[in-house]
Amino acid sequence: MCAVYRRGFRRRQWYCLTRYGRKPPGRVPPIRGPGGAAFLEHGAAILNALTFRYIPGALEPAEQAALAVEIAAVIATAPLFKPTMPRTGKPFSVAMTNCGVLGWVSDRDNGYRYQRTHPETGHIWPPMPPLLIALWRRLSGYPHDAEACLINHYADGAKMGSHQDRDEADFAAPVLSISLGDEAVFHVGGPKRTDPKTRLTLRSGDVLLLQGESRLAFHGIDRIKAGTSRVWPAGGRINLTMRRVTAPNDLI
Ligand code: MD3
Ligand code: FE
Repeated sequence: MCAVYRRGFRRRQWYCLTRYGRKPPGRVPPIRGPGGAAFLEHGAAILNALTFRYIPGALEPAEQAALAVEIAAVIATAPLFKPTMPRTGKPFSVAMTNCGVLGWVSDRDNGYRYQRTHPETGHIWPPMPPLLIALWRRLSGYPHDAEACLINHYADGAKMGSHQDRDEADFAAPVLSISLGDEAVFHVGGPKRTDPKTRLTLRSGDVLLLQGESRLAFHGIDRIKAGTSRVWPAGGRINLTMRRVTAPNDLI
């Protein structure tokens, strides 16, 4: 068996990550087109109640390239900015922007929040591009469209400390994360900061789907492996996290 085939086989598996470590649950079919929903059900059956879904190689190179074009257009309209920490005002090493009706921002005076406008231009965020809308519908398993997509840009040396994502009103909705560009060492623990962590390398085209208990797990990015991808001509890594922010009103 050649190395390339072995790698392809390994990368088409679903993994379950729990605070007890990484368990390969066995082989399942790759995600493709309208079969995506069936794949999620299949994965859910195999993984039972497991709420952390790691889908390596979910986006093929051509899809990654097309998505990169859409994201570059968003950044051209809504430039990357460096958020600052609440209270201390220390700048993040990760640069950010957003698309969708709401975007995540942070600064010294007003802290972490979602808002409708870019903090520097004052303009509303660009709309969610078509490929992102389609990916959410294909992969999230959630019946309402995403409201926010946070675009995190990591240059070599950027990292994100361990944190929980709890600025959304609706924890019932999943968070969908898409990696594009250089590889990153990602860690995830449990609902307490002190819970043991598992590390994994996120590569371009990998997707994570977080829901249920894993939605409130501590997680972060330890480091970027510079020069491991050619998706961005200037190098670096972009992570897209798509979310519901407000609870959908099901009463109407
Ligand atoms: C696990 N971003 O924007 S994405 C973030 O690669 C964030 O830029 C990282 O953490 C990045 O908040 C990680 C994967 C991710 C996103 C949300 C999660 C993993 C998660 C929520 C709960 C548990
Ligand atoms: Fe996060």
